[in-house]
Amino acid sequence: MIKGIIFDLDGVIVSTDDLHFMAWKKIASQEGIVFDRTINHQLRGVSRMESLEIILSKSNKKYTMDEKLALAKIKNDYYVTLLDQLSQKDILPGVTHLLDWLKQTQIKTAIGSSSKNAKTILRKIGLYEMFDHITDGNDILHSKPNPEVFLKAAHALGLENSLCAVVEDAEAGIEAAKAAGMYAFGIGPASTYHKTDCPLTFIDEIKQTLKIQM
Ligand code: B16
Ligand code: MG
Repeated sequence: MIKGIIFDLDGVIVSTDDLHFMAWKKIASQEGIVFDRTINHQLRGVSRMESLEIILSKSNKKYTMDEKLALAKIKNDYYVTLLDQLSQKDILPGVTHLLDWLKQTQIKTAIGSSSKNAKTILRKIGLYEMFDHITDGNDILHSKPNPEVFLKAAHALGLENSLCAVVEDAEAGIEAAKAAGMYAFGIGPASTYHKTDCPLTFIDEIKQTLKIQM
């Protein structure tokens, strides 16, 4: 019986892929490092510093921790200016309808995101008030595939882990959901991942799975 749904943010509720790409591209160009959309794809659900490590691994230069922190700050400052353009029109298809339906059925909802900008993003798209709880990159020490973000979200909802389902677009997020002992819905790239319990082509399909248990 699923009593709570924990949503990943980027790639599930809203797509900020292009904005992350533009901001990381600026850093890569500045450092003379090859960076394309295939490498960007590997950064889904991965924390900011781990994303930077993946990008810098393509360089021969050895970066000090101070240099890495400075690059991560430049990336984030630019990314935050790009977030300014987000609005309700960037909510991914079917999301608002599903959230309304979950409210009616009294299934609890939370955000479980690796992003430290999650609350800013939710305010920009007008969904900040829609979730019972928000756990994000500011609340955790270990990012996905570590289950910490989902365990904390379930705890905040007051639910046993096994009563929660996760909706994810990243393989790292599916790994985290399964490590947390939760049911895993996978959308986008995660829909073909072998550990995904229920692949989705459209987020609204979650309703069918939940109706079966009612
Ligand atoms: P920030 P999610 C993740 O969000 C993104 O998918 C990932 O690309 C990003 O590096 C990470 O947040 C950290 O974001 O730099 O804003 O703290 O998919 O877990 O909602
Ligand atoms: Mg994601």
